[in-house]
Amino acid sequence: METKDKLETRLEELKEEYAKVKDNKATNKYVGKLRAKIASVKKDIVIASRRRHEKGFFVKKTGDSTIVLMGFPSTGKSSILNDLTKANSKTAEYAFTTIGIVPGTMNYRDAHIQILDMPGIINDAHLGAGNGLSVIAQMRIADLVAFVIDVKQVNQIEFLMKELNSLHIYIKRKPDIVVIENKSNGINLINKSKLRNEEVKEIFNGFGIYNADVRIYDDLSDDELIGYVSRSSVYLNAIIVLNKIDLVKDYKKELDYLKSNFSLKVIPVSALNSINMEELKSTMYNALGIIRIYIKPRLSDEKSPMTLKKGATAFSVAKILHSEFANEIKYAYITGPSVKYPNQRVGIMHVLKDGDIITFIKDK
Ligand SMILES: Nc1nc2c(ncn2[C@@H]2O[C@H](COP(=O)(O)OP(=O)(O)OP(=O)(O)O)[C@@H](O)[C@H]2O)c(=O)[nH]1
Ligand SMILES: [Mg+2]
Repeated sequence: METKDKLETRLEELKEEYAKVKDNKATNKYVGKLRAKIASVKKDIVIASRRRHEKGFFVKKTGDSTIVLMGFPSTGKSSILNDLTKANSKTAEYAFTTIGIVPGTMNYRDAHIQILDMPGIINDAHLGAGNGLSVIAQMRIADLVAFVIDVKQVNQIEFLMKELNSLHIYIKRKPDIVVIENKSNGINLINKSKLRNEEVKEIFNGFGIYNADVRIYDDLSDDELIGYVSRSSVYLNAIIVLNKIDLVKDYKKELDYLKSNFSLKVIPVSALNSINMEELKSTMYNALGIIRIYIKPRLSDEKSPMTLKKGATAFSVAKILHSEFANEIKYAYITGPSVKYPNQRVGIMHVLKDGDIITFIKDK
């Protein structure tokens, strides 16, 4: 693969070409191809920057889940990390105090949650400004993004979203799309999005897909569809941390703006004065959708409880305990929120809830 610098030059060239031809109807096919090319170069840049292993930019995922703190310089990300974990990330008034990624662990309700403090993001980070590419590339491993916003500059959130989107990272539910490739008959389309059918076909053709049943059930942008087809899109859940509330009399206007423009949970805090930090912890925990499952009788070497992701079944618990054991399980008894009465018998695909106590019954 080409080096990151070369790729970036190529991206710029493609974008210039795109700007020249995009409104010309006669070159429609060509425009579709260009868009597909742009997407694929963007994806290569992300991969290349991940591979470069810039010092301090690559952190291994540990613990039950990973939360990434994303925000402009000096919004208080490091102060928040230090408050939530035992980490000691440098904080200061000047911008770009944090230059690498600093990890910490937040222990909360039996879960070990990794929190990553990032360098500040600035406009055009996706083009490499302020090492932004490496920072954003790392976000792909996140289970949750916590946007850290300065209460005095709430519109920062719009820039952050834009930076993420330009690298095909989206803060929303994954769009409902089904693609089944065929040998012939072209692109058969069911299209519930606002994209024109021609546009959708062009994008698929741009990636060398000429025969397929394509069903698009959600609305999405052309860029997002490119990300989907090139498999470079990532969909993440997020919360907004409105920091430095100690500096303002009230923040009703800011809350209203955030709540009406983004359907994300907002937690006002002051990292400096430790205001609302417990609420921030519980919001993070709930947004991650972690559930705790207790096993009865307790195994000698087991940490109790086990922490899993929402949607886990009795089978997934058995599999973590032992993959062979999982195949021998016939059913289980459960006491807790996922059942109607204590010791209810359930099948192995039963979906568990936080606080369930489970007893496995082996196949004889
Ligand atoms: N008044 C006030 N100041 C805060 C608060 N949180 C952080 N600060 C101050 O804001 C400055 C920046 O804080 P940092 O935690 O270093 O911010 P950062 O987002 O990590 O900054 P970079 O690493 O440069 O991106 C420091 O002087 C902090 O003491 C807060 O809740 N209220
Ligand atoms: Mg910092």
